[in-house]
Amino acid sequence: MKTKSLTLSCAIAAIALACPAARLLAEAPLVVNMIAYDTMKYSVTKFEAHPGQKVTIKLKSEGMQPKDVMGHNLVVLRAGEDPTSYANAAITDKAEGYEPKKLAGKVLASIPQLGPKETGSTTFTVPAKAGTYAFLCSFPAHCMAGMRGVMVVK
Ligand SMILES: [Cu+2]
Repeated sequence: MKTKSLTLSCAIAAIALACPAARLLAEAPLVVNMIAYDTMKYSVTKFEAHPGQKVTIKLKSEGMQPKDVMGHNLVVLRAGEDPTSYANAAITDKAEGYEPKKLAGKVLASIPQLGPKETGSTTFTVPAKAGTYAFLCSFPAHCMAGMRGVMVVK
C-alpha cells in the first residue's frame, strides 16, 4: 500500500513539472553579469531567456575615462525596436543620460550611465512574445561602434 501511494505522488509530481505553468513557477531567475569597456564593447552580446522569466542584468564599467567623455549605459528595447534608430534619436539628450523620456515606450528595461568602476543593475520580467530583443549603450556613437547585443526569448 505504501509503495502504491509513493508511486502515485511521484506521478503527480511528474505531471506538475510537465505543466508549463508549474515550470514557470519553478524557474529560477536569470542573472546576467556584464562588463562595459572603453573599447565600446560589452562582455556579453547575447543571452537567452524564457517568456515570463525574471532577469537581472548587472553591469559594471571597467572604463577609465570620465562619464562625460565615455559613459556606458544599457538600454533593453522592446521586441522589434531597432537599436541604431534608438541611438540616433537619443544622441542629443545628454541631460537625460541619452535615455529620453519621449522614447520610453520603446524601452523594456535600462541601467543609467555609469562612470569608471561604477555598477548598476536592472530586473525585469521577460515578455511573453518570443523573439529577439536588442540592447545597446546609447552614449553617442557607442552602439554604432558595436556596443550592443541581443536577448533571445524562446
Ligand atoms: Cu558605452
